[in-house]
Amino acid sequence: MLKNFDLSLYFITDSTGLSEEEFLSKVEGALSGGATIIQLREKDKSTREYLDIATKVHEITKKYGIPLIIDDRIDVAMAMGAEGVHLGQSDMPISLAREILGGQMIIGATAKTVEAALKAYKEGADYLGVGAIFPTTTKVKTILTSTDTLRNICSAVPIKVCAIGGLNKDNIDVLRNIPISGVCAVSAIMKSADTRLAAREFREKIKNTLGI
Ligand code: TZP
Ligand code: MG
Repeated sequence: MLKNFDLSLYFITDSTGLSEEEFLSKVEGALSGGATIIQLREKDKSTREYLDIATKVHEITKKYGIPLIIDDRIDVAMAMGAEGVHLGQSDMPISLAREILGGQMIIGATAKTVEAALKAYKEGADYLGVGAIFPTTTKVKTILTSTDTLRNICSAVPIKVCAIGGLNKDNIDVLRNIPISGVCAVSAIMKSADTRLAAREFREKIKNTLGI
């Protein structure tokens, strides 16, 4: 099923060290600045806490008409009515998630090889996140993925692909001429004192450099 969502600036959150108020204000800033889709990524919260913050973030995303993707947890996404989930290699298998969630919800998958990309596509993923393109300061278990692999993945699957890992407005030149649908960023936005400005400048740069 073809779903219409815009991955061009895919903002992924990190609430580490922030009060809830600061966090929600940073999220709203990023959305008002031009993030086109958002992933709530919480690794240390209880189910109850995850649900609570997801519901609050959803209030904001609905105002901006931007899809909210929940990292890892299909139960949380279903319970609070998010638009989608993002699943990695140690999360719920894509095929099972698709069975449970049905066709409407967006399912994103992490893929670092062409084989993994093909598998995720065949199992029902709507988009792929590929990386890390550059080393990252965000807490994550990952390995570097070359831009050649990114390009090969784009050619191998008909679904949208976005690049992730250490990307910011000053280094996305390496992605030029690779047919990705978007760029994911945590720290380039989250660590900025003004997330609205950071998202606006990043979005502009993506448009000018990558034409998306
Ligand atoms: N997966 C691969 S790299 C990464 C994830 C979740 C972190 C990206 O964060 P940043 O701060 O944009 O490098
Ligand atoms: Mg995960």
